[in-house]
Amino acid sequence: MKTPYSAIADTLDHASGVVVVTGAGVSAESAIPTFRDTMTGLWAKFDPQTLATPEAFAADPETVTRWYDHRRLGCLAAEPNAGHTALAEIERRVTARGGSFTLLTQNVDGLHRRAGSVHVVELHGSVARWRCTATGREFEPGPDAFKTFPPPSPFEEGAVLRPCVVWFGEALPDVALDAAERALETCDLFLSIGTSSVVWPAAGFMHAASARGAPTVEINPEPTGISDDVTWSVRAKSGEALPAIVHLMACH
Ligand code: BV8
Repeated sequence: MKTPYSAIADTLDHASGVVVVTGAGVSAESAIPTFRDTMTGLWAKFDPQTLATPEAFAADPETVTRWYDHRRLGCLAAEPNAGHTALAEIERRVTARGGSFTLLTQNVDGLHRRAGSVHVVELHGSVARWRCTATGREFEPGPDAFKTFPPPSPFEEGAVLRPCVVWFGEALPDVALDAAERALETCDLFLSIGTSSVVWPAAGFMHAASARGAPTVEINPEPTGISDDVTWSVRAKSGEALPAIVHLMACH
């Protein structure tokens, strides 16, 4: 079946408000395991959904902070892939002709910004940033693993550090939700890329865009719960589909 790449590229060339939601699948080609596949090796016996909660951190701060430091180092060692780079190029072309572009990412790996994306909203925070559980003060630890777990806070005697990610049951940052709401209000093209679309509120954004009459795109090698509802459902890896779409866009 012919892929709708040229129709998507043409819509991107004329859209005035592009909104993109990405999930862990966009970083799969950077050798960062997707959220549901992340539990391999020593983490195989854990369920990410259970570990990514304040309850797990309260019950076993050593295991939770060890897991997040393991992922932090994996993200620091990873490189953006062709999908990240293509999204940064799409943003450049859309904004160069006066359009608006908002990248709402569920990913905590920082790769979109490292690939050159500018209008990035980190819905679920960042694993590169950690904060003191007593004072809330944040900082970016260096490139080496923490030495002890849970890592002691440098800001308050006796306090420990946690990653600045949004756990299940925690509210997304207001600034992120406000940015998502504002972008969706003027959205006339929505793309969902590399996400299983099961985590809320991000999973609801496609429906919000579609309710406004915006055409919607999904790029994912597997079908998801939204595949039957989008305008164009592209069964492909983001690292392949996105460069192909950029190639068909008008040059700017
Ligand atoms: C909240 C950070 C309220 C940590 C994560 C309705 C409304 C609001 C909340 C809820 C609701 N219903 C249920 C909830 C509760 C919950 C929720 O959604 N539960 C689900 C499981 C039902 N939501 C919350 O708790 C949210 N909080 O709304 O709070 C509130 C309000 C006020 C006061 C208090 C509370 C918080 C959600 C954020 C949780 N944190 N991450 C961390 O990363 O460790 S979510 C976690 O899942 C990751 O961030 C991940 O990004 C995200 C989503 O997963 P995906 O990115 O989609 O990854 P996944 O592995 O699932 O899928 C990968 C996909 O890629 C696959 O489809 C695969 O086919 C595809 N793929 C693979 N290779 C490629 C590819 N695609 C393209 N190219 C490839 N090469």
